[in-house]
Amino acid sequence: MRIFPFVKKFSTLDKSKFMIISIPYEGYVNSRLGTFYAPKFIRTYSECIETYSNYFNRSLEEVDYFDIGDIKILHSLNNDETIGELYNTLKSIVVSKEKRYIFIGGDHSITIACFWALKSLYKNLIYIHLDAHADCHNLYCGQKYSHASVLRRISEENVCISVGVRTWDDFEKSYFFSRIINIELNNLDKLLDYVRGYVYLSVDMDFFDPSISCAVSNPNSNGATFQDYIKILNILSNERVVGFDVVELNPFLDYPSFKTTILAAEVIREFMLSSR
Ligand SMILES: [Mn+2]
Repeated sequence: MRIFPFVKKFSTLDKSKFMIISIPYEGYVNSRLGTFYAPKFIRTYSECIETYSNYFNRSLEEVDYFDIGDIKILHSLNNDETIGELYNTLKSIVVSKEKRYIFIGGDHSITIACFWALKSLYKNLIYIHLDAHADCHNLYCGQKYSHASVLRRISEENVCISVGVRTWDDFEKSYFFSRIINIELNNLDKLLDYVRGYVYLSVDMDFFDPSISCAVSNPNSNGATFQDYIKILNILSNERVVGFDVVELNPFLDYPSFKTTILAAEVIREFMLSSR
């Protein structure tokens, strides 16, 4: 197993504040296959970035974390069964309120299992969705637990806040605006009005503008800057974010610069350093 190599000092499971868990899973419906390989590439290319954050004036050398590597996925199952199995597996791993859990996908469907596993620890967990897409399909290609239904499934029973969504199908739009708190990129301070208690933060890499994050399955123009992301972390920067994921990176679309892959590593670094 490859661990996150950009930190030279590794902690023990007991001492660690963060547990990193990678989930190399890609549901069989996606426009361009490749998110399965994202955890491997993010770990490899994390060697290209530094340990220090200029935004939070801290170094990863100060942070205790433990990387448990890849979750084993049973690919013999269909998508909905796999997400169910993943949830069962994660529930046995996500057991401590002393830790923050970082999940590396995979496609966005993994978030459903990750969120619900953490929900078993935190009753009133709020979900924050950073994404270009509304992900509000009820069924997508017959699947209940799909990358296109993440926000729909979680919002059926939980408070959900979406930031930066800019594309949807007609029938998603009415559901989205009836059930989801929508924050636009030019009004990020509005987040402060809604965030209470414990939070799960999901970062779909297509949240960012394709000019800095093009290696995703479904890129959309007019997305977020890295500075927008830092601003969101600043707004959330306390003990509240107990679960976090990065999903939808497709490293096969990232050749030769691998700049989206490197951005994904930076996204994880800044989250770790923003969290006090
Ligand atoms: Mn998306």
